[in-house]
Amino acid sequence: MEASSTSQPEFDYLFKLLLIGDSGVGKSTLLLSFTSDTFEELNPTIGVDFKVKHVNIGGKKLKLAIWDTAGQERFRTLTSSYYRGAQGIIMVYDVTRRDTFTDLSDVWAKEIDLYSTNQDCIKMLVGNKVDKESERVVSKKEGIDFAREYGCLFIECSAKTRVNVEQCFEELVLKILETPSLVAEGSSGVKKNIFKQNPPQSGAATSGCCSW
Ligand SMILES: Nc1nc2c(ncn2[C@@H]2O[C@H](COP(=O)(O)OP(=O)(O)O)[C@@H](O)[C@H]2O)c(=O)[nH]1
Ligand SMILES: [Mg+2]
Repeated sequence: MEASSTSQPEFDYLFKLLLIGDSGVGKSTLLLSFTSDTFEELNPTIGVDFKVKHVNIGGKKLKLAIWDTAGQERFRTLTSSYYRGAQGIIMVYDVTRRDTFTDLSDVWAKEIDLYSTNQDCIKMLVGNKVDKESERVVSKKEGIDFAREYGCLFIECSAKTRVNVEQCFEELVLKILETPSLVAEGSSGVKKNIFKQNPPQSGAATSGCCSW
């Protein structure tokens, strides 16, 4: 059955969310865990990859474009285009690897400051792999303290068992919906299509992702 494309808009807002953090913390697994029930598979791109999920949150129909790295975080070479226009940033660490936690302040928070184009952009700190409780080295309290210091939301989850995965995205989006400037961008982004931005100088990292 073909739905009419003229009457009801497909969604109220389009938000760009992105995942950052060290290699191996579970970013891709988290994304799959959240989107694998009902997701639209898009062509993988060179450099970055994103998945789209339609959700109803806070009484709104939302189209979430969630960007994941294709492993280039290993070389610390995410470009500004990855961050551009994001309303939400998910900062992931592995509760069983302290280096992934300290890198959030040493590396990733600095990148956000440098590249994020939205002053009001909502950040969510995520301690992943809580299913490996016996191997935990970063306490929940440390996560809470970091989040307080950096003004982030905070949640611990397991992309493997799916504990708190939905909540992670939901809380982030609810907070975005409470932020007027981000909501405004979410609706203007729908019109001007936030994916049709000029690629950065090199172009290689993001070309090919803009055809929808
Ligand atoms: N036990 C456990 N393993 C996980 C979890 N999330 C991811 N992993 C594993 O951690 C490894 C790295 O995950 P991946 O999603 O590729 O990390 P990325 O490099 O941040 O994208 C993979 O072997 C995953 O199966 C989790 O919540 N619990
Ligand atoms: Mg990955």
